[in-house]
Amino acid sequence: MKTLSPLPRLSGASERERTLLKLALILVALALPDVAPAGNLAGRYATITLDGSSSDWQPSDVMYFASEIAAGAPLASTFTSVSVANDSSFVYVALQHPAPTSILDPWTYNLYLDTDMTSTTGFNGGWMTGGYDHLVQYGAGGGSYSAFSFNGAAQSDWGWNWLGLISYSYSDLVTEWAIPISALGLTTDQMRMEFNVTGDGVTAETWAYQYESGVGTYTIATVPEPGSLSLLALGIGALFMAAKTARRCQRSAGRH
Ligand SMILES: [Ca+2]
Repeated sequence: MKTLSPLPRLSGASERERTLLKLALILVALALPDVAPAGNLAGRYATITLDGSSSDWQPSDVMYFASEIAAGAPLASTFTSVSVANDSSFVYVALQHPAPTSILDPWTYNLYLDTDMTSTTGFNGGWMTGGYDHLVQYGAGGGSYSAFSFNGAAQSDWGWNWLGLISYSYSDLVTEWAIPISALGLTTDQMRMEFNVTGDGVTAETWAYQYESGVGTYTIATVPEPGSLSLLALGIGALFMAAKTARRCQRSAGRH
């Protein structure tokens, strides 16, 4: 089987030229940022049914893959993928777990949201510097499924104002949330999403992402445009109306 060479045009080049080019390619690779944003995701417009099933999610909805998640312990507390989608009213999140879990488990899932894409506003605790203006918490033995806004006097203060409840569903291996967009205070169509699992029962925290530089930005999907067929139909309709109007004008002009 023929393998594709990345340097097909260089088959005639000298050994020295090829070595120099390889060296240049290595230097270019080294110059790239060491931590590329892992989870940047342009959202898909979809209304997700909260049924603890991944059936209405698509592979392209994944924001953080297993390789981008600093997995924690116990196994039921962590997740192997995070998917996000939205419609006009909700941001939907799905967590895929490697072991059965439920809202009644003791730990807490935290979703920190930088909803103004500005690090100098919102919570910056510990090593976190992203400026998280909103927080979603879920779990804690079934006691928590809420959205909060940051109200700390200083960015390092743990201070949050309760905004409202989120909807959720879970089965053994899938947890789904519906977070009201109205509770997020988005200033643009983008927000940075940092996931963490902590609290009772957790022996190692889960992070997605584990470095601020890798925290993904989610871009809210807008209402889909009408399909090309209906646009075509609208276009034909407009032409028909224009032709009718023109004929009518001609007729009335002829009467004068
Ligand atoms: Ca912020």
